[in-house]
Amino acid sequence: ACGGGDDDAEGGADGSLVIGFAQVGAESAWRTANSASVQAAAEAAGHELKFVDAQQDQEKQISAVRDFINQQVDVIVLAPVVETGWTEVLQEAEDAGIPVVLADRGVEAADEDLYVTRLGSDFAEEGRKAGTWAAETFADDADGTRILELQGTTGSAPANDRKAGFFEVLDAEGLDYEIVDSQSGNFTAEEGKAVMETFITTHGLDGIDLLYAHNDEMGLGAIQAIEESGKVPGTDIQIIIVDGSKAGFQAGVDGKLNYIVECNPVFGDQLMDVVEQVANGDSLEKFTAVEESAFDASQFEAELPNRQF
Ligand code: GYE
Repeated sequence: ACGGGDDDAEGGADGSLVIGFAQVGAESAWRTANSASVQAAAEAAGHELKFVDAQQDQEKQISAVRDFINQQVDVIVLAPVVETGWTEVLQEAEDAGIPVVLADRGVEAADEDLYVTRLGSDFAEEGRKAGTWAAETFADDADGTRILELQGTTGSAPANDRKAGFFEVLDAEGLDYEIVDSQSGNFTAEEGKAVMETFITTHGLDGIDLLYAHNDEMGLGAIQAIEESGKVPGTDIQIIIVDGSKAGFQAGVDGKLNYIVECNPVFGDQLMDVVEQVANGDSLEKFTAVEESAFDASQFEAELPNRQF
């Protein structure tokens, strides 16, 4: 942004902007890569980025947004930790005339008028990809498919939509399945492992067919718990993860998991384009999806060197 003057809210005369970014936290490799991508892109574009790591705490994110409003930044970028509870602070931003762009996660539909646009993944589609693979893989499972689910942060858009998309396809395909247990591991390896240990204590692993983990970290934590219980992840129990970090793909190459749904965090450059258009007052689509794929065991080895995080 420009140096002196009292026109910070207008950005610099050279088109540089002051951007406030209220990030979720640093809970996963995905998140770390996303923060790095946004920071590098802002720098390359010559914008000033005020970055706040909210440590997965909505209260911290709300006060970060309020600080950005007080500082009269040009554009606020918010990656909302959960979908609900944003109406008041988003209204405050609107009243202050500061546009809000959602990056990555979304908010509930009722608040749709209070942000300009969202750039991020189609989480329901990610869930459907996982569900399509599971429905095909277990189509001939005569005694019913018994499923454990490790959900992401309770109330977050990716947890809600990855769950919904997955079971939508299993139901549509008519798979005979049972959800043996489904709990949140908050998108972290530590909590994923702890919840999996509880699953193992409560249900055992005999007769469990599939673990669906909403991200890599929880899947990798669960793999440790499964190994410590003396079972073989990827063989005794099939595993799906979402994200596709290097560590996730390595576990796939090692045969410890069976399907990876990609979620792409490297959208910093695209985000800067969106922010510039918003600052310009251009009209934008309400949602732009980043491009993503999915990989089965036959593809893990070839894809591993391509992973960026
Ligand atoms: O999948 C997970 C992270 O919101 C898409 O958040 C993101 C998710 C990602 O903690 O690893």
